[in-house]
Amino acid sequence: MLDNLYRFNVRGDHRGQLVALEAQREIPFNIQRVFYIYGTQQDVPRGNHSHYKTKQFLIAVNGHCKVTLDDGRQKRTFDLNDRHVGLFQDAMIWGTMHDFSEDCVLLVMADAHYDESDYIRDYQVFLKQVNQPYIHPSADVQSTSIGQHTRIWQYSVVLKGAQIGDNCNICANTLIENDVVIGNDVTIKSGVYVWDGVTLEDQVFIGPCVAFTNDKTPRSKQFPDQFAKTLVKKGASIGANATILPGLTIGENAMIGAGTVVTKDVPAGAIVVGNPGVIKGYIE
Ligand code: T46
Repeated sequence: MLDNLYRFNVRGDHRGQLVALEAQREIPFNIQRVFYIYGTQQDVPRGNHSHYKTKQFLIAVNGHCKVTLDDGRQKRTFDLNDRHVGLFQDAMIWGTMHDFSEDCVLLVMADAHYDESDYIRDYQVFLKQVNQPYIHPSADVQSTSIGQHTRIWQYSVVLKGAQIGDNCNICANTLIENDVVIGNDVTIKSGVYVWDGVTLEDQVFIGPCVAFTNDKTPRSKQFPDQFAKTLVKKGASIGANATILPGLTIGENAMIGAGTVVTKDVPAGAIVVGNPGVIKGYIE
């Protein structure tokens, strides 16, 4: 995301050099505005903001300066010291221009007219915006406990009490009930229903249509005092269509094969396949 340097062709002859920049060719958008900055003090940074929508393209056409871009997760500093190289700054990227040489002329092209309301000048506001989870408009997410960068896709339902960590991917058509705790970096593929009593630790992978259960003797309209607890420990993976019977623990990094019916606790690192599931080996 931050690796956005563009090198231009130079047309040179005995008269000197010419660099041509065209919208949608050398410049990756339609240019609506051009401005340039010069006479900046070396120890005075500029910028220190991001834009909600505006994209920019920066070239030090004379002298040199540095530009630090920050997407909220990582920062990268670019030396703009070559007039044949431009730097693309996308929307929602925090940009700071600094270490200007006395003779620096920084040319900036933008894809929008100047609009102060498009600026985010408070870094904390920027961080909150870029790190917020993505929830597809068709998803019904009632929980407010959804971590940064987590994505929840089409037609998923997340009930109010569920807790979901950072950077998870909850694919389309999933249901997550109330008494559910999901750690960080968890992937849940489509068609999975995560019932009350299920805990998924960090980095767990749940394949498509995995069936969790939480009641050993289900009867319609008869509820147990408490639903059985299922714990899937850190880094474990459960293959497509596997069924996990109630009240089990699946150990760290275990690998459950597709279609397996898991009827017993699974030790850490075990590879379990079949119906009923049996241990076929251990992950090295
Ligand atoms: C950026 C860096 C490199 C306008 O009226 N029209 C404009 O098109 C621009 C860019 C600015 N202005 C006004 C707004 C302020 O009253 O000029 C004044 C200085 O702008 P600002 O404080 O935003 O300047 P910088 O150097 O901090 O930032 C500017 C651009 O705003 C920014 O997008 O990337 O140059």
